[in-house]
Amino acid sequence: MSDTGRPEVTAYVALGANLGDAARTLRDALQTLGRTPGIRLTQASSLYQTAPIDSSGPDYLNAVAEVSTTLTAPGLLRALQAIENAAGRERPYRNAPRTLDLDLLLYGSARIDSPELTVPHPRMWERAFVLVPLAEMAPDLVAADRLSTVAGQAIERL
Ligand code: A4P
Ligand code: MG
Repeated sequence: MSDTGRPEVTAYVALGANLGDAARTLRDALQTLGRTPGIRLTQASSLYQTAPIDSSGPDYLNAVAEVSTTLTAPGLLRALQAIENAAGRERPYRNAPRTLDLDLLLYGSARIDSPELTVPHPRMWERAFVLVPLAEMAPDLVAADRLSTVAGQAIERL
């Protein structure tokens, strides 16, 4: 229990960037995440260089963070969007190249399907740029057959 009275929940956040100084953006975002009230950063994966999937522009850098949070899932999403906006995120069209994308992958064992938020993230199991960093930190969450289905996607650990 925390001092807000809400129990802490373990959640996983995907980070991605393919514009500007992406490595710096991701490191800054991890730091900001850990300093946000109601969020503790408990683990961060390595950074990975990945080819764009259903997207354009330069290669992405991706990572996954594990957090312990007293925020609700919508509250955590709002905190992630505030960090994206502070990093200068613009949204000219879906899957456009981006300075910073923060997606909520898992929020405890919750299943959420609202207009603003779907958890588990509906596309996470199709993406090496999510599964490989997630498996680095939390191998029990990613079964071997999940990893083998994305084995053809280019990803390099930095
Ligand atoms: N939303 C619903 N569920 C969630 C969730 N679990 N986490 C809603 C975050 N947001 C969620 O997101 C659009 C809306 O999704 C939000 O308003 C929120 O209410 P967005 O970030 O504004 O738009 P987007 O990034 O274009 O969409 P999204 O869904 O994040 O895109 P994807 O499908 O995640 O794809 N290739 C590589 N190599 N690396 C990448 O990081 N990223 C994408 C983005 C495509 N290709 C990539 C990468
Ligand atoms: Mg997003």
